Amino acid sequence: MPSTLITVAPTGAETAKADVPNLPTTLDELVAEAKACEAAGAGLIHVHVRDAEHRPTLDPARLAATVAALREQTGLVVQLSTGGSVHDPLERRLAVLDARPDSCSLTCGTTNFGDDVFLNPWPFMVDLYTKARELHVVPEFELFDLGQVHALRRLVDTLGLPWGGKVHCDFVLGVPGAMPATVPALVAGVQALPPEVTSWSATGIGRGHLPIAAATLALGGHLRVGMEDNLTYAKGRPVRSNAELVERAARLAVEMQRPPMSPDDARRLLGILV
Ligand code: KMH
Ligand code: ZN
Repeated sequence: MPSTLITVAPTGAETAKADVPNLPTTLDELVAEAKACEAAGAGLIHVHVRDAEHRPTLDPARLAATVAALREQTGLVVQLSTGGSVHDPLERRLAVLDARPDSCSLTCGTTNFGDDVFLNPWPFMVDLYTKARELHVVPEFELFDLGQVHALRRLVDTLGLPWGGKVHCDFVLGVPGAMPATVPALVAGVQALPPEVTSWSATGIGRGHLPIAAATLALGGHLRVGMEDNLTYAKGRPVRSNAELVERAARLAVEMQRPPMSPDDARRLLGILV
């Protein structure tokens, strides 16, 4: 029976701790949340780090300490965000790789992001791709828009396969200014994937979250959940913890005969040494 990789994105860079006090922003909170998510069926954690004032940061020491703590206290695949926040300069985003995570996000193009712009010019994508391969970090290609699927094709055609030999991508649907969180948009993206893609996941921001999760399972994809993407569990009911989002994803996956994948199976899926 094929299983499901559940990725948890617990924090993100957009939500303020003052607005959502249960957002895991300290290292202790992040590790506790990671352990609970692993127990609930997550295989991979997508990490954005916060500073002592709970603001997004790409501070190298904090990134390295976070990777070390998650490795020591969980079995999860550790993926650092190279997207950071829309305010982070490209050089600092490239330097994230120096913390030597198992995996990193790599967004395949510039996109409108609410009122802001999430900058990912082609030369930056190439630098990130090349540095990740040099440091043996496995990229996960983030796809916010249909054109980015074609940019992924261009990347693989131009530079060859990433470290590990697998190509895993993740659709992020529903960011204001990019692809909507609708099933037709997801299907269009999946149909455009290059043949080198070995696995894909998807997440829907906001009210499209559950339809995207159900369609993803039906289409053979993997799931991403977490408070980076969703702060509402159901209409009028805020999310209490990342673990409850993982638990719900795991229940859906089990019902669809695609039970959650262990972190070691996730490593095999992604081409990360076990
Ligand atoms: N915070 C967004 C601007 C990623 O992690 O690579 C970018 C983002 C994507 O979240
Ligand atoms: Zn992110």
